[in-house]
Amino acid sequence: MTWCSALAGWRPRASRHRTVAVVTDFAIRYGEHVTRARRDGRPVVALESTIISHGLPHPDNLRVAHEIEQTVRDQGAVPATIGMIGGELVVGLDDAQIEHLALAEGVAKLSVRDLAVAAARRADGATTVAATSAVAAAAGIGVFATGGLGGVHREANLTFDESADLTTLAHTPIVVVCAGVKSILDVGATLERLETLGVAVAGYRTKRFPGFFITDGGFDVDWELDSPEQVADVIRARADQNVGAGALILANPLPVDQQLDPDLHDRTLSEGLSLLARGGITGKAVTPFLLSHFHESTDGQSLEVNVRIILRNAELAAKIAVATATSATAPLGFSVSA
Ligand code: PSU
Ligand code: MN
Repeated sequence: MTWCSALAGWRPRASRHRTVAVVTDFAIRYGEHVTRARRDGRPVVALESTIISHGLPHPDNLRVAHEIEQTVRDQGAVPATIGMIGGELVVGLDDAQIEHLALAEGVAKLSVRDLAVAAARRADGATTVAATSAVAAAAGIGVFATGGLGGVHREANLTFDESADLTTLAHTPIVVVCAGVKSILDVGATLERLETLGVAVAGYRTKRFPGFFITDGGFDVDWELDSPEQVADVIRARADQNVGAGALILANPLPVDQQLDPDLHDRTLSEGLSLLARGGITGKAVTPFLLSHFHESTDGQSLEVNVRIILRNAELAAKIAVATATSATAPLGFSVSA
């Protein structure tokens, strides 16, 4: 494979508009381990950085970031944590870069709309589910693990606060392994919006949609998938049909005995929501505020649950990436096999 064709394979969007692949200051940079994985045809799992920078408290966040990557490696896949360093979008942050995003002050929370502006401003930033999915799909990575999706906030009828995660996933071909949407959101409204937006939703070994910290979010989903191979089949069917444009959300609930105690959960949530209202906290600060309220007021219990969720999702995503990459007829653009 020539240098140019390798690069074109990596950056399908760029190659469509340019006869020669040109690497500018603003091009996506690939970590060495991801470049090697690509060359060797190994499965890759995308990971986000907002959970590291804004979703988990210091210094646990750094430890967890490494544990997530190790979990992916343990399953035989390669982790590609995505974020922005000094204006450069990186697919496959190295250890020092992850440490920087975990511990530095002033790391921006980047949704898709922020990516170009943040690059031009040479910012350091953590990518949300929306931004991570978009960048991963552009890089030909088909599987992504996170904790819980963003969604429709409570009182969105007044605030219009709906995460860009939803609209981005409407046109991004990726499998997002998550524990449903965060229970701080309006779960029912979020499921309705996902339907409207054409985003597929399936439970992993369940037909109940999980509520992040809690196993059962209170709603059914139409589909259940029971193995990484079945998920790989969905990825293949989607590419073969070439009809729908949206993502597949694979909702992977915690076992009941590992969830946050539902009473503690409900109490903490209603406290958090009234603090939010009293503090006049709005917009992109809402999710980090509520998550840190949980972590501070449950004596570490919600943190433990949050970490368990992410690690379980990373493990399942890695198994799916492996199943997809080893599938003989894996379509281009979904696996990173050469
Ligand atoms: N899941 C977690 N912790 C988080 C998030 C998800 O376990 O911090 C982040 C994700 O990056 C998600 C974002 O995209 O919260 C949603 O933020 P908002 O509601 O502002 O769109
Ligand atoms: Mn929002």
